[in-house]
Amino acid sequence: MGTVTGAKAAYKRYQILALDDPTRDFTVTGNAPLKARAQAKGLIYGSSARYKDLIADPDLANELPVECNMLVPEWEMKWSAGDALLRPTPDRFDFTLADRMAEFAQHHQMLLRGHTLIWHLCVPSWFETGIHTDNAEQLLTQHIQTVAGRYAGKIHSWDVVNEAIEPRDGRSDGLRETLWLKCLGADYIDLAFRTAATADPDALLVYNDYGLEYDTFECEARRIAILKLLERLKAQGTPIHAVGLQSHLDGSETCFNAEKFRRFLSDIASLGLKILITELDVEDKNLPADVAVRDRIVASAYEDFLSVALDETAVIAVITWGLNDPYSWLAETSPRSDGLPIRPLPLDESLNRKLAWQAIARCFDQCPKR
Ligand code: 9MR
Repeated sequence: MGTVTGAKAAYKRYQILALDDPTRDFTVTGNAPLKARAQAKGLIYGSSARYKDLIADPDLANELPVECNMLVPEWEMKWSAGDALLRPTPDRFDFTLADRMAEFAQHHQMLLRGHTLIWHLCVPSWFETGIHTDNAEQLLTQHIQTVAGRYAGKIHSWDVVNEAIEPRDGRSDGLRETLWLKCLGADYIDLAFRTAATADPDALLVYNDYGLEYDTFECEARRIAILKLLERLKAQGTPIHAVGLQSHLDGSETCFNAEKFRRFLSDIASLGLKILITELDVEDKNLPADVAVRDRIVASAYEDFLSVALDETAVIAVITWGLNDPYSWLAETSPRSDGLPIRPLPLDESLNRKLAWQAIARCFDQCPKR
C-alpha cells in the first residue's frame, strides 16, 4: 500500500515537472497594459481588490487603473466579508466601504462589477438563525432591491447568484443544499434574477460558479449541473444574461482538455448567454520551488486556458482575482509547504510584470475581435 502511494506521488511529481517547457516562448510585442490589449479586441480586463489594500498600498492603487478597466470589490459588496459588513442586522445596511470602492472605480473611469447578491457563504452571524421560511423571500428581495438599487446605473454586471450548484449534495437538479434553497425552493434563483432586473435594469445579470474547467469527474458533473440550471432558467424566461466562470486554476493540474472546455463554452453561448472569466488565478502551491520554472508553468496554464476561452466570442471579459501576488486570497488559503511566497497572479510583489502577465497579454493580442 505504502509503495503504491509512494509510486503515485512520484508519478505525480514527474507529471508536474514535465509541465515545464523551458523553450516555450512568452514574447509580447510592445508595452501596452492589459486593458488596452483587451479593449483592442472588444474585451474588458479587470481585477478584484480589497479596499483595505488600496488604502494601505498606494502603489497598488496607482497600478490597478493602469492595467485594468474593471474593478471587482473582493469583500465590500458581500453581505459580510473580512472587515466589510454590508448587512450588520436584518434591517440595516452599511454602505461605507462599498461606496468607497464605487467611488474608486468612478474616479478612475473603471467599470464596476457587483459581487455578490445571493451566496450561501459570507453571510453575517445573524443570518443562520435569522432566516426562516416566512421571511426568506422578503430578506432576499429587500437585499437585492436595496443594494442593486443603490448602485443602479453604475454597475457593469452583477453576480446575482454565486455558487448555487453542488452535484455532491445529491439532488437531481444539481443544486446546492443552502438555506435559500431550503426556505424558498429552487425558484429562489429565478426570484433573485427577476428582482435584480427590476432594481438595476442596465446591469448585465450573471450566474457565477467554480470548478468547471478541467477534464475530471467532478468538473464534468458540475458542467452538467450548470448547463441544466441555465437551460431551466432560460426556458422559464428568467432575466439572466451571462455566466461567470471563476476559473481558479491549479498550475499542477494535468487534465485541462481544450476540446471539452471549448464545447462547454459553446454550449453556454448557444443558450444566448455571454461569458465572463471572473476570478482567474493559477495556484502554484504544488509547483517546484524554482521561481523561473514555477513562473513558466503558471504562465503556461494561463495561456493554455485563456487561448481556448478567448476563441469563443461570447466571452466578453477576463478578470483576475487580484493583480499582484501578495494580495492573492491563496496566500492565506493555499500557502506553500516550503514557506516561499506564492506567485499566482500577473504582477509580482513589486508590481513587476511576470510571465503570467505576458501570457495574458499574448492571449489578448492573438484572440479574435468581438
Ligand atoms: O478572495 C476572497 C477572500 O479574500 C475572502 O476572504 C473570501 C470570503 O469572502 O472570498 C474570496 O473570494 C471568493 C469569491 O468571493 C467567490 N469565489 C471564490 C473566491 C475565493 O474564495
